[in-house]
Amino acid sequence: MQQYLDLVGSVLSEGAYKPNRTGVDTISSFSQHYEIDLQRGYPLLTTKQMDGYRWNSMIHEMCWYLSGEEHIRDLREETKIWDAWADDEGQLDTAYGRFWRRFPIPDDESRLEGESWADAAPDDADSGEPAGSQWVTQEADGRQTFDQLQYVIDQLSDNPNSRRLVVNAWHPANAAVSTLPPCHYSFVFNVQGDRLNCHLTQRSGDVALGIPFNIAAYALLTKLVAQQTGLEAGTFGHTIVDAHVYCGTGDRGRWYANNLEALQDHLAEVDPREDRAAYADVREWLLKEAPDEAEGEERYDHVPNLLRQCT
Ligand code: UFP
Repeated sequence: MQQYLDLVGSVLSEGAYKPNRTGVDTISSFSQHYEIDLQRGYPLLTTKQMDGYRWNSMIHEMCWYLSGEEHIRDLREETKIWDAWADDEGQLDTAYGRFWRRFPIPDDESRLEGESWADAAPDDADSGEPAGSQWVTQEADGRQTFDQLQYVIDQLSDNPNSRRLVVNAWHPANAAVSTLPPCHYSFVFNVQGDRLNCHLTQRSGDVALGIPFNIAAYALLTKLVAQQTGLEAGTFGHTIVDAHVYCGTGDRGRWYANNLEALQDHLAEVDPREDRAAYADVREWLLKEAPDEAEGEERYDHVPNLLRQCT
């Protein structure tokens, strides 16, 4: 997939060395954007392994998002990808499905003038119920929540030209205390003709590990919603605010800090569209020059692997 390889090339050749909270340093770049035409097929990378357990994990994760569950008690039977972030009971405070399907509505105390949500909404002319109440759930603990995804799907049928088809997983008060606040935190559907387009904004993207699955997941979501609404899946647009490649710890990380310019000089001589094979030479140079990673840390330097994918 050309867009992915261009993304790799662009982050490696333009990015800056950036330590971060994980302790594994990155080559990081700001605001990467590309579009993928879903009419041309399903965007599953062929340059790395995406099948078997990994593919199944992505499917189960998407089903879990759609379920709206706040826990991983069923999900963890199928995949371990969220285990590290949940508590012993399987509860996960930043479960995407919770935000997509059950976004918290402010309670009485937090509203201006003490109105409840239902008091504030105008009545629906036909039903006499507060407008929008079909998307509101009264939770067992008394909270009210809003089903953003169902709202957007209903709007796509009733009002496909709407420019308000936003699903937002970012909850500031939760993000401030969460162990892993949403990375892919907001998406917007937009219809052009009979095509359903989806634009995802991602605050942080691990180009080697996370991004290939983020692309696959949102392409799947777009196709699912298109099928539900009688539209054709169109374009997937993806903006990644901090797009990064993990490059190492210890001596290996420090080598990147001191030699990124030299690596980028080598990459600057490679025309990514014309001469993919030249990445192999850059990779060889890198493997010769960079010190070994400490034992057990080999998995952290993703640069050689990405250069190999580019050849
Ligand atoms: N990450 C992704 N995609 C995801 C996801 C996580 O690339 O869907 F959940 C990566 C991005 C980053 C790390 O490298 O996980 C999250 O760290 P932080 O919260 O510090 O950005």
